Parts: sequence; structure tokens; C-alpha cells
Amino acid sequence: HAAEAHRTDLMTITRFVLNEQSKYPESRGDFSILLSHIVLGCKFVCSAVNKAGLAKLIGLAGETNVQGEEQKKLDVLSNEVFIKALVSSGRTSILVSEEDEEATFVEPSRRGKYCVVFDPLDGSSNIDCGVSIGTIFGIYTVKDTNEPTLDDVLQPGKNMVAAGYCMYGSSCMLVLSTGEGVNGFTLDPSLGEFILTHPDIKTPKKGKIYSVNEGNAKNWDEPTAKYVDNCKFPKDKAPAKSLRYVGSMVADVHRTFLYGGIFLYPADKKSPNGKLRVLYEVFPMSFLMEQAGGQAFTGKERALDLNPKSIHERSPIFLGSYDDVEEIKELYAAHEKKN
Ligand code: P6P
Repeated sequence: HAAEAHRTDLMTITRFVLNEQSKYPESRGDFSILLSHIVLGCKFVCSAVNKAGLAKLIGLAGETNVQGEEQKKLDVLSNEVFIKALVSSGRTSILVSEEDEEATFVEPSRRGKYCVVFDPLDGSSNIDCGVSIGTIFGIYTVKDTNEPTLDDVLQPGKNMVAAGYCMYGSSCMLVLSTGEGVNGFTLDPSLGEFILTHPDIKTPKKGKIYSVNEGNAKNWDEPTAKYVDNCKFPKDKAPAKSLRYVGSMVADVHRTFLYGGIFLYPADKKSPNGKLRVLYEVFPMSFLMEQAGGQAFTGKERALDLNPKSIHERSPIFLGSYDDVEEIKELYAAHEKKN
């Protein structure tokens, strides 16, 4: 019966968010409308990513298509789709995209109370080899719709009202938090709806996996090097951890949510602020990880306490199972004391 109920009790992402919103009688449904436009963008990108391989076969992607138009690269196409969807929602005032050097200020007649920071297709260098990639987004509320400024998006991640990602892999999965836990929705292509499949995701308190690009080991600082060494040669006779590294943040972090463990993109001598972007990679994944019972740390502070000074700023990030991140925090604290 449970299976039967599940099949007929179709909890779509739209219904789920409307249910959540009904807890706030004063809300006018703005967030639900914003989310429905984000969902539309995700469905479009999911379809385009799935066709990308075929498009290459029939000579579309990268070359001129049958209309003789230059076929756009998927990340450029995805960016255009999300910008258009978000502006047309009439619920946003500022958009920050990994693809655009400058922020987009929505024209006054179409402005709404939200600011969306997003990476339309993170990990897109992995498309051609079929590795999972994804869209990552975070949502702030604007201080004054009449006067939106960059300060509305240069806020600590703890001020986000929602964050999520959509992973385009063997299935298309949207993982979302509006500040009351994390829920996962899987796209049912036959219905064109995201169905609740992973209610209330909680990451295991401790994991057996570490996820880092070991190729950067020669440039790591001492605490990171020590932590990774402990993973491989545990001092306390515990079994060594397994290394899993896809090289696509959405894939690596999604696995960390479900299986536990720790994802690291540390600072190194070459890039003292690490590689990942604060607004639309570090903050949304840190927001979700804390909502799932994990932690997110920059090597100096709680990731969500960071105060970004520019929209494409980078930060080191250590996120995942609570106990695993606690270990690396202790190593950084000890290192701090010594110096
Ligand atoms: P590296 C993909 O290019 C990305 O931005 C993230 O999705 C991923 O976690 C990281 O970079 C991988 O970087 O240096 O290990 O190839």
C-alpha cells in the first residue's frame, strides 16, 4: 500500500513549496512563483544536456545547425535560459551568474523581492565525457526593490532564504532547502514534474569517504596535508577512508549528502583563495550541508559567515559530515596556535 500511496500521492515540488508557504499566511506566493521559473530552467537544461551527445552526433552542438545558426555552447545556452526565466518571473531584482562578469539589474517594471546568484552549468567541462553536471543557486531577499544595489548580493551566506542545485546525471534531481531541512525531487520525464523522492535528507554524522583533487597535494598547507594523510594512514587503526573525486562539484557534494564524508577544495600556494566561487558554489552548498546536519568551513571560519566583497570572489571550502569537518577544524585551530 505504501508503494501504491507513493505512486498516487504525487508530491510535486510545486505542491511541496505551496504546502510550506501555507505556513506563512502573509506570503503572497512570490517564492512559489520564483521557484516555478527556476524549475522551468532546470527542465530545459536537463533536456538540452541529455541531447548534447546526440546533438554532437547530428552535427548540431558547436557547429552551425540546420538553420545555419551557430549552435551555442551548453553553458552559454543554460545561462540565457535562466536569465530569461528569472527576469520573466517578475520576482527578481538582481541576478549574478558565473557566466556574466557583471550582475544583471532587472528593469524597474519587472522587479521583485528576490536576488538570485547561480552557476547555470557547473562542471560543464565534463559534459563531453558524460559526467554529471549541475545548476547551483542561492536566493537572497532585496533590501529595497526601488533601489537594488550590489550590497543586496554581497551578503553572508547565512542570510540566504533558500539554496539548491539540480544535478543532470543518470536522473535529473533537484535538491532544495528553504531553511527548514533539505528535500530531493526527481524529474519524472513522463510527467514533466519533479517528484519528492528524498524527503528530509540528513548527511551521516561521520563518513568513510574523502573527496579532493590529490593532484594539488604539493601546494597544500599543513592542516590540509595532515588531514588527507590521516584519511590514508589513520593514526587510530581505523580503516583508511576511500577517495572519491568526480571533479564536478554537484556530483561530489550530492554523493557527500547521501553517503557522508568530506569534500575539500582547499587553498593552495597557486590559488590562496582556493578555486570555488563564494556566492554560487560555496554558499549554496554550505547552506544545504548545514540544513542536512553537516558543516561547512573555509579553513578560517564557518563558510556561511563569510562576507563577500565581490561577486566572483573565491574561497577554500571543507564541507560534509559534521564529525569529519570538526576534525579539520581542529587541525586548523592547532596550526593557528602554533604560528
Ligand atoms: P579541479 C568544475 O570545473 C569546478 O568548478 C567544480 O564543479 C569542481 O568541483 C571543481 O571545479 C574541480 O576543480 O581543479 O579539481 O578540476
